[in-house]
Amino acid sequence: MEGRATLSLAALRNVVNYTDTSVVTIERYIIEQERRFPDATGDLSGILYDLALASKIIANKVRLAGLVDILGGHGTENVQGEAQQKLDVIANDIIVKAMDHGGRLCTMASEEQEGLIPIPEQFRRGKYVLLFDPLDGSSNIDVNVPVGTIFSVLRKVTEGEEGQMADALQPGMKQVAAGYVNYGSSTMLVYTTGRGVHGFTLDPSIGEFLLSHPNMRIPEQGRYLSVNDAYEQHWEENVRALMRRYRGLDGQRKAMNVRYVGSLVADFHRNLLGGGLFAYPANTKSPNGKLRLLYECNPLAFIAEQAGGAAIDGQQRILDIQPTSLHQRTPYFVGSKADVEIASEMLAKG
Ligand code: AHM
Ligand code: MG
Repeated sequence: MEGRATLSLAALRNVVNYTDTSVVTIERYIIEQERRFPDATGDLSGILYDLALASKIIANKVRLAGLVDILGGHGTENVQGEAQQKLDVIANDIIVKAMDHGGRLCTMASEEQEGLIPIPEQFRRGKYVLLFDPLDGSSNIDVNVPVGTIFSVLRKVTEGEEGQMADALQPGMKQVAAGYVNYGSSTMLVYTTGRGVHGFTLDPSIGEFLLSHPNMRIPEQGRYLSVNDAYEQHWEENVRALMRRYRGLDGQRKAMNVRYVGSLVADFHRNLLGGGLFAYPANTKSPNGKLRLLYECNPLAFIAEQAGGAAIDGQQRILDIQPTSLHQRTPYFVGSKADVEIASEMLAKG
């Protein structure tokens, strides 16, 4: 809760009333960060700013999702006579279109698309790669539960202008930026470029993301355990023992509170603020768990580490894994350092 605590009541009042020009928009923040590096070309700043813009458009669509039945559902036509698309496909297109023409990216990849997404011929290519999950947890939209966008930025490593598979298949420790947007009761964008984690809340009345959570730190040990217990019957015995430990059932640890939204960004965000652990372990039916290394696990692992936390697959640090395919899955344990440490010890034994 450290980030929160640093926002004083007076600062909050300013955010609400805009009586003070010291209110920091995401654009101003990104530019000020960039000025610290005289050699910076501004490309990474541009990518972050374009992503913030795309997420504002997505936030707007998400907010209208409940009106789909009135305005026309999937497979029907909306009021403008256009065919309605699923929201995750819409979010995917919004990001691709916001990012493909800036001259900063050489390629993209999305959880929603099979292969690499090339930059259209008419646009310049740049030196960065963008990997993203446009609308994670989108099955929750129908019941009005938070969803999120997750992104990861890498630097091109191959020769030539065109982005190649090897540019996307880099270990997470090579990320130059990562972040997520939580479309919750308010919309928040949280990102890191490797110098701490910073959170911005969207003020819809002025359409700006404002710095609300500077320098976020995850508590060393946490309150919350987020895991889908329905898979318990398919877990290996060491995972069962680990979950008993977190619940305080083996007398070795104070019991954690169980909170599971089923929307990774929302679960991760709560645990980042309150401390704790999100787990999606392997099970006998899904030996690699469910979550995708490139679009979900790597970016959130980068943020967790930058906030003082950790992320492992059970055996090794997530950010050290060399990916072999775009959509590969991995077991995932992410959150407060001391809680991830327990997973590391107990799963190594098994
Ligand atoms: P998605 O990328 O298809 O939306 O799936 C990812 C989501 C995560 O947001 C969430 O943590 C997980 O799936 C929940 O899965 P489960 O229902 O198996 O617990
Ligand atoms: Mg997803």
